[in-house]
Formats: sequence, structure tokens, C-alpha cells
Amino acid sequence: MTTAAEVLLRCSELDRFSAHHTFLERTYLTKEHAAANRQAAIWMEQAGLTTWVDAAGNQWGRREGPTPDAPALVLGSHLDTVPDAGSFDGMLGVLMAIAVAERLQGVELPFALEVVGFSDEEGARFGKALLGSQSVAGLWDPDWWELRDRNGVTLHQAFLDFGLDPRRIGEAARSPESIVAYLEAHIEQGPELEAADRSLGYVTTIAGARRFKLSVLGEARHAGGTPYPRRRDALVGASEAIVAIERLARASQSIATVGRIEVRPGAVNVIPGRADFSLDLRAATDEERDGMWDVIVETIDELCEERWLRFEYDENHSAPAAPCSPWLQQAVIDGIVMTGDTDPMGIWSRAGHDAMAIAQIAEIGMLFVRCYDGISHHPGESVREIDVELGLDAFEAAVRNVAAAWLQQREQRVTS
Ligand code: HGY
Ligand code: MN
Ligand code: MN
Repeated sequence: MTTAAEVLLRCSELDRFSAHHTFLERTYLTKEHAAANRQAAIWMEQAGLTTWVDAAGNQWGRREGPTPDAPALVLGSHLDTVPDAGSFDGMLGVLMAIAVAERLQGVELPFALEVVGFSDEEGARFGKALLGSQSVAGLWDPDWWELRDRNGVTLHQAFLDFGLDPRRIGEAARSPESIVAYLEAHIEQGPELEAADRSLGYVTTIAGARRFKLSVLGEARHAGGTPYPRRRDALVGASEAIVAIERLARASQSIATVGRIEVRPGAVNVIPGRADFSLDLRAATDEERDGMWDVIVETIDELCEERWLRFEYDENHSAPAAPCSPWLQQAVIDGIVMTGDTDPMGIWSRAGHDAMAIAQIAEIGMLFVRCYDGISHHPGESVREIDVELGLDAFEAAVRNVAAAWLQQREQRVTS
């Protein structure tokens, strides 16, 4: 039986598949992605699963149910990473799912059991997140083919280079009837479980996220000869905007982050004529998130007007908030109780997950595992072996709980 120690060892084995020797980066449709898929497939097959890679590059494993066309309970997470990533964001969930599938070998289930390693949750290469899971949810948008990575390679070309046929992308889509539900185990990526001294928690809802490219446009001028009253400094305007965004978000329940900025022309002796920066905006509900966006636009419009600057924006990602179904929350809660935590903690996930995309075609549930100091998207990401051990027990119990609840639901449908 795969122990927590082996799951953690496997997480570090996957670190080998990185674009860099000195830090972990594994992005969509790269040779590192292919290598991680192959390694995950080996572990899936050792757990008794039949494996395949779908038309979008997601790695799947399946154990049949009582009939060949039985719908599947899907367990999974993602195998891709952000640049300079930790070893557990995504990978822990995939490897815990494989370990639970192995533990359940020989245990009769009323449905098929599938494990998936999604290929692009982060969106680190092409800027659009959840590409792998959105293809499974049948949400692929043909406009995405022209998305380009930092080397100018289109998503379409990257498919071809990876050995995938873009014309067959539709084959990755799953019918809602083929999925009983989706469960994902993931590190919390926040400090709440640690603050409450809990190993595990259940997710109530996943924050809806929107990502934008914001642009402040002024006029490039000589750094020495241009008096202040004549300056239209795009970087100063962007800086005021960024500070205002943080002030507004802090005073609300939403979360706004500027992660990247680019200034042009970028010469030390030229007043910046243009500043482009990212905005990642989230909240527990889409209404809170969208209300905050409206306030941010209004505020930046005003401060740009005062400085004779122009403000433009382009939205490049949007994922609706995804509530976890009560019956799946209960299955996870009862799994956590089985590990000895009699009053499991519910958390709304500030981090996005593939479960948000899958929520468009199936009901979702999530199990959170404590991580050290809430650190994530950083090589300092860390989990305790005991928390992963308890997580495996809770995850396995949650699958059994879903099986019992699903049978009960089916009987009620028959008798009603
Ligand atoms: O950005 C997120 O929340 C996720 O880790 N991709
Ligand atoms: Mn992440
Ligand atoms: Mn993740």
C-alpha cells in the first residue's frame, strides 16, 4: 500500500521533470509535461488503472465499474506548475488520488474510478488557466489556438509539437453522465489549517477569479529636460493604481494581486510612456469580485484623468466561483471525522483549482491538507508526512462515503 512517505517521495521524483536545473517549472505541452505524464501513468498502472492521455494532454487512469459503461468517480488535480514552484501544488493531489485508487483495489465500488493529472491548471505558459480541465468540461474556445507563449509559439503549434491533433480537441470533452462526481485533494495554500492546528479541512466553495492586463498610457519624454508639469509618466500612474488596488481590496472581502509589470521604453533616462501590468482578482462570490472590479476601474480612471494618462484593460481569464455540493462536502467531512478530527474545518478556497472547470459538468468536493505557513507557488512549499497520512485515510473514506451516498441516491430515485 502506498504510504504518505512514498507519496512525498513521488512528489520529489516529479521535481526531476523541470525546464530548469535550479528551480521547478513544468508548463503545458513541454517535454517536462510529457515526462511527468509518463511517470504518473506508471504509478497509475501499478495501482491497477488502465491509462491514456486525452486529446488535450491530460493524463488519465481508470478502473472499470460493475458495467463497462458505468459512470466514474473522478479523483485528481494537476501536474503542471508555476515558475519556481513547490513540489506539492497539484502533484500532491494527483499522487494521493493514485494512492487511494491503489488502496481500493479489490474493494467493490458501484461506479468506475478514474484518476486524472490535469495538464495546465496554472496557465503559466499561455496566460490562460485551466486549459486542461476546461477541455474536459467541453469549454474549449477556438480563439485560444492563437494564444502565444513568451517565445511566440502558438497554442496550436504547441499541440502539434507535443504530438496532439488540434482538430481532435473535442474528444477530450466528457459527458456529464459519464461522471458521478469529482473529488480533489490539494494543499490549502493558505494559513488557516495551521492557525487552527488542523491537519485537514473541507472546501465549501472555490473563489471565482478574473485576470486582466491593465495598461496606463502616457508619453515617453526626456528624463532630464521635461519639467514635472509637462510629464505624463505612465509608471507613476501605474504605481498609484497598484497601491490603490491593494488599498481597495484590503478594505473588502476580495483579493487582488498585481504579479507582473512591464514598462516601455524601459530606458533609465526616459520617462515611461507605457506601463502594462497584470491583475488577478478573486472573491468568494462572483458578485463581490465583480463589484470590486467596477470600483477598481472607476478609481484608476479618476487618477489617470488627473495625470493626463489613459487607462485601458483586457480580460484574459475568468472562472466562476464553484460551490462544493453539500453531499460531497459531507462525504469529505465524514472522511476527516474518521481520522479523529470530530469537528472538521470548512474553508472557502482563495486559490483556484481544476475543480472550478469540472464544476461545469459535475458536482465537486475538495479535501485540503495543511501546508507549512500557507506557503505555495514557492519552493518553500511543505507538508507534514502525518498530515498526508491522515489525508490518505480521509480521502479513501470520502470515496467510500460517496459510494454509499450515491447508491442511496440511486435507490431513492428508483423508489420515488
Ligand atoms: O492561481 C491559483 O489560485 C492556482 O494556484 N492556479
Ligand atoms: Mn497553483
Ligand atoms: Mn493547484
